[in-house]
Amino acid sequence: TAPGDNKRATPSKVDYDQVRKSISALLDDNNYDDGSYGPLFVRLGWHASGTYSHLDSTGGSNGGCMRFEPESGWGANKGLHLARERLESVYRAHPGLTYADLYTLAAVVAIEEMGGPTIKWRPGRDDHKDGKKSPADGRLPDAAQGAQHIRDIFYRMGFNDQEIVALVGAHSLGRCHTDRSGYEGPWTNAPTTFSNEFFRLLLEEKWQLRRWKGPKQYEDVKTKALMMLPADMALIEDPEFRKYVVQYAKDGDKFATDFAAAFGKLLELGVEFKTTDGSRHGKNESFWKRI
Ligand code: DDH
Repeated sequence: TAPGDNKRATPSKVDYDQVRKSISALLDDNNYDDGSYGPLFVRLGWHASGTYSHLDSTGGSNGGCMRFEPESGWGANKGLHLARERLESVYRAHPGLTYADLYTLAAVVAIEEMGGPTIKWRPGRDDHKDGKKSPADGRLPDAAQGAQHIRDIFYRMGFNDQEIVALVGAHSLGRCHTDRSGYEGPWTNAPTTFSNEFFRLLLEEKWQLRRWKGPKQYEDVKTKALMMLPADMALIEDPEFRKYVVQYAKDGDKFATDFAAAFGKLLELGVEFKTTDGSRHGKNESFWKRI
């Protein structure tokens, strides 16, 4: 069963700088993957948020519902219990902190600690008591599909083509696991360092279908040590997406800036932030003046 809700202090009492430090302290572990939970924390924040639909305003990171069935059991979320379990001590140590804020802040801290850009983040997500408000399964992208599917998924969240390409640049981080998605291997040679290497490799390496028993994926011809998903290859096959891949491969700073903006937006989809007088507002308002 998911951890219950303790009596929580008010969010304003939480020291988020301390929360950030607690998260940072959990990133490194030489016995896990490439030595860091960072990429898994990024995937946690992304999957917590990427369920949003602007058509009916359902889904998104508010509620912290991934800790409950049905979301915890979705195929797309396989392996993310490891991130949630690792972060449990941070939740316990900071009364008033919500899981929903924690899952998103963990992604932000991970990106920053792995050499990525500063990402705007603010607290204010509530925790739901159960998973009843989770949308139906199927809102996260399917790696076997192409450009049309990617657009369907991300336009539903409210992103445009440039933001989509920037976001998928997160695949400079981490790797695929056969016991989670079925795919295998890292995208880059430095999977715990934020960079534009994903885009450079897409354009500069020759990619061929890997011959193996697993799902259809690509390997680099030269070393066969790196991988691309069919959905990654769609970014160079589709001319509109490709424009941005070329731009980000050339200009790592532009990528970092655009990624930070899109990722910050992703983490706020569907979240209404409380104002100091108890009324509610969405984004674009005066929060940044009062923090
Ligand atoms: Fe991803 N991703 N992702 N991804 N993702 C996987 C791992 C990681 C897709 C499929 C997969 C984004 C977009 C897409 C990260 C971040 C982001 C895995 C492997 C698959 C499969 C999971 C496993 O086996 O462990 C697809 C399809 C898309 C798409 O857009 C079409 C986005 C937008 C992000 C983001 O963060 C903004 C990260 C990080 C990982 C590495 C996790 C790890 O454990 O390492």
